[in-house]
Amino acid sequence: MGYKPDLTRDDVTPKALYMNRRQIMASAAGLMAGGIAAPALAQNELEPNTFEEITNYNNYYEFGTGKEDPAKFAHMLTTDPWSIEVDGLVDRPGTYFYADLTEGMTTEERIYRFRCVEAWSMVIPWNGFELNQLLEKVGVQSGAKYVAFETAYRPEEMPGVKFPVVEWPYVEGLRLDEAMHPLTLMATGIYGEPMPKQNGAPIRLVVPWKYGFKSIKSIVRISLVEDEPPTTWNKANAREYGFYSNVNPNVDHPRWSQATERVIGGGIFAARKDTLMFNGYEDQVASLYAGMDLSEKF
Ligand SMILES: Nc1nc2c(c(=O)[nH]1)N[C@H]1C(S)=C(S)[C@@H](COP(=O)(O)O)O[C@H]1N2
Ligand SMILES: [Mo]
Repeated sequence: MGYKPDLTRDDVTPKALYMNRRQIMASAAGLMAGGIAAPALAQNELEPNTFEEITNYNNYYEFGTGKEDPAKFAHMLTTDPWSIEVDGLVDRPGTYFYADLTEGMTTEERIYRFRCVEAWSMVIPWNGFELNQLLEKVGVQSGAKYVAFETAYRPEEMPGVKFPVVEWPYVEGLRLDEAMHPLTLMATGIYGEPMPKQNGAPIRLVVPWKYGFKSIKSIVRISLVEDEPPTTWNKANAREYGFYSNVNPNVDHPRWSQATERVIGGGIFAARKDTLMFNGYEDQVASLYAGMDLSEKF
């Protein structure tokens, strides 16, 4: 198995032990099925944070800007029923109920590094399916070059949206090739359980080689568009947050270094750790950005 020593913790919970056994089985199954190397590698080398850590230290500004606000207030969000508007350059646009849109998707567990732009990180075992499956289901038309996402905006259920910290609703976007990449997940759960509300129930994006804010929560709209769509943090501060937001230790945030990260939940082993290019997914995604100046397209 060979865990990275810098991820080893003294507070391994029974749940984490159970996970480790499942990881061994998952990667063995992946090898037998000739599965893609990327997730199998990640699962072999990463030890996930505990469920408690993952669900009590969150960013979800619709419920407040404190790291503990989402755990306190996200229960107010009604996530059943849930529907997602799919529009723009697609063959089958419409309002899809969550169950209809996710029906037939190959759900699996993916253990990914997660790196927030605030220079902290976790390892999270997501359940979900590749976004490319959903895009195939709705039929992407040839003129589409980007995918735009939008979070629910519900003032009566989201106590944080009365503060204009960012413009609501929260929006994000990916280039179509980034959206089609097999590492890009529509996550529907954590640790094999349905997505906790503070983590973006019932369905949120996960793009492991980008800073956390690209992974938009509680999605209600997916639009296939021709032009680069607006994104919340770029609208809030274009100098600090670009469209791409790839994890890059060589390009600092204007106000702080991105070279290292603080591992959440490390206990007495909580050393800072070097941030990896593309958050460690360089082999899988670097080709998407060939020829681009990443200090300019940050
Ligand atoms: N709708 C919405 N999505 C969001 C955010 C948010 O405030 N609102 N915060 C982002 C940021 S900055 C991070 S770091 C991650 C945090 O995800 P987690 O709480 O599941 O770890 O969610 C991202 N998605
Ligand atoms: Mo973040």
